[in-house]
Amino acid sequence: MRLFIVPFAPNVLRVQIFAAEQGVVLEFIDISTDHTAYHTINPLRQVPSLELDDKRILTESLTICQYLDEASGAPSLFGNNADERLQIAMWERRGEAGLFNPGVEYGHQVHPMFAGRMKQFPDFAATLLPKAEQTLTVFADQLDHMPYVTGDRLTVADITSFLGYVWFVAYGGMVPSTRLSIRSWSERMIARDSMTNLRQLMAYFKMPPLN
Ligand SMILES: N[C@@H](CCC(=O)N[C@@H](CS)C(=O)NCC(=O)O)C(=O)O
Repeated sequence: MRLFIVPFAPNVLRVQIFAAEQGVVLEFIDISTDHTAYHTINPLRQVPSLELDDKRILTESLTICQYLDEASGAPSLFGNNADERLQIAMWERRGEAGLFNPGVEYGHQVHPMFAGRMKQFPDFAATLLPKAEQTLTVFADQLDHMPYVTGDRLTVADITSFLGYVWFVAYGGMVPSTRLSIRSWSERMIARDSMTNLRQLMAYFKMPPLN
């Protein structure tokens, strides 16, 4: 299977981490230098897109993760029974709405790397912070009682939420949390084999340690 990517793009990282966690090997097609024909793969021109072996195309990072989850045959990172599935879906949505999407948007509005591509509104970016801080506190409270967001093992909820937190710190919207639970979670997340690309990204942004 081939994954069309722009290296280090947030939704790409999410799928790369997920695939590595589930032991799925993908071929990566980097479209950052030549994306002239990419609209034939994804009319929205967004990455990632997954091309299946039979040439069908799947887009939307979370949908791609769901496909890889089933294809892997490994224990599901979306939950192995109804109760797990509900808990993981709830925390994934909280992480996506409260950390991942606003973290990415924050960067779009403030970081110099996007300045030439869009009109930026730093005042708008600042409005994203209170809700994100509140969300991180809710995650910290949850992580006071368990090593990962929904229990003893990593799930898609951890991947989405942790990436959101990392983006906020990378773009300077948040400083590393002083909460022990967030620091311990960060240490566990960063140490995982699946996080190679994320560790490179954190070095690129010269991020302060999160643990
Ligand atoms: N809902 C999509 C969002 C994909 C997305 O926004 N990708 C970004 C990179 S992380 C992108 O391609 N941005 C360029 C654009 O929107 O034109 C998903 O989850 O995959």
